[in-house]
Amino acid sequence: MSNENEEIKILLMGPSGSGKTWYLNSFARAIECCDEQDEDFEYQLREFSGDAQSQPLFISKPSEKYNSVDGPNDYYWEFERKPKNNISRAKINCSRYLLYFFDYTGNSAMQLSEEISAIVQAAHLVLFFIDPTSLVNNQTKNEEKNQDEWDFDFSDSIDEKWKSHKPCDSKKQGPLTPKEYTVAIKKLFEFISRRNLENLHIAFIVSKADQWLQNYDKKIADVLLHFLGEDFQALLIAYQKNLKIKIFPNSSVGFTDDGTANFNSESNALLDPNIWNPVHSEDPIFWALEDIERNVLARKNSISGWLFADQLLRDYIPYHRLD
Ligand SMILES: Nc1nc2c(ncn2[C@@H]2O[C@H](COP(=O)(O)OP(=O)(O)O)[C@@H](O)[C@H]2O)c(=O)[nH]1
Ligand SMILES: [Mg+2]
Repeated sequence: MSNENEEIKILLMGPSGSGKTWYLNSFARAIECCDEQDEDFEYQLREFSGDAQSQPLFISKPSEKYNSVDGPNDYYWEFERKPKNNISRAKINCSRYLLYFFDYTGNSAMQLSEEISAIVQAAHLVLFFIDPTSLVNNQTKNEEKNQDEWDFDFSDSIDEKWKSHKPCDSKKQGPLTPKEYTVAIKKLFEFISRRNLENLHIAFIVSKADQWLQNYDKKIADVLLHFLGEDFQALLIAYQKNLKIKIFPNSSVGFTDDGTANFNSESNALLDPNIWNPVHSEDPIFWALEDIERNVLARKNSISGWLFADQLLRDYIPYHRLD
């Protein structure tokens, strides 16, 4: 491995069953599609094993390997975007990375345990999975619980509430209520703000879009408001000014030609493995990488004596997005 590889740490957060592991599979597939579609760049993804001869991780169908249920799992992938023609490497700044994914299982992936807090602190990107298809409504859960226990407010006592928050117990598996999502996200935002982690990118991945996207022609922020409610929206608005937050609808399985989900829920597999086109699986990671690369160029630009950096920033070529 060359020393020029920069390590990018990516934490996957979200309740069990929200689509984290499938997303990783679909990202590998999306990179393969980018490589096919982009005329100016080659894209490579390799499993990093410490030796020079790691195998390309182009997968044309979902891999069993990334469907293991015992966790936590770490994946170490080398990623490269390489100019094909005469495009100067300087224009894209760094384009070789070690992507280090932390994929936790169970609802421990929702908690800011000591271990996960440490990863958040070191991370460049948090992928937070929200699965609208498995939301249970607040009311249904409230019926089983004392109303007070679930009531969400923005008071300081939220930490106490979190501690006694049984449904997010690491052994308990999804699904969550909108309130539970909101509580978890608020915890995360507070932690990030308190630690001044303003360079951390937070991507909300609203998963399984093949199941709901057709029903909403609204902006994704409105869709999320619809699913998670006003408390979540207020939270987002409050933190959007100071944190790097973006919302991405995502489908790891994509659609078939007739516009239905390319997914067989009985076999838990693609309906047609030959037409696997994930939706927006490259987007959140490319969003973070672009921002990181632009920031490096901007920093060079501000250092006097680094000629042409301003021009390079203007000439910066964003990553390809899938059709
Ligand atoms: N329809 C649909 N189902 C999905 C998608 N992603 C994952 N699933 C299903 O959701 C379930 C949980 O996915 P998984 O990736 O294992 O979730 P994790 O526990 O967060 O890692 C599995 O049964 C998947 O088949 C998607 O994009 N669309
Ligand atoms: Mg998983």
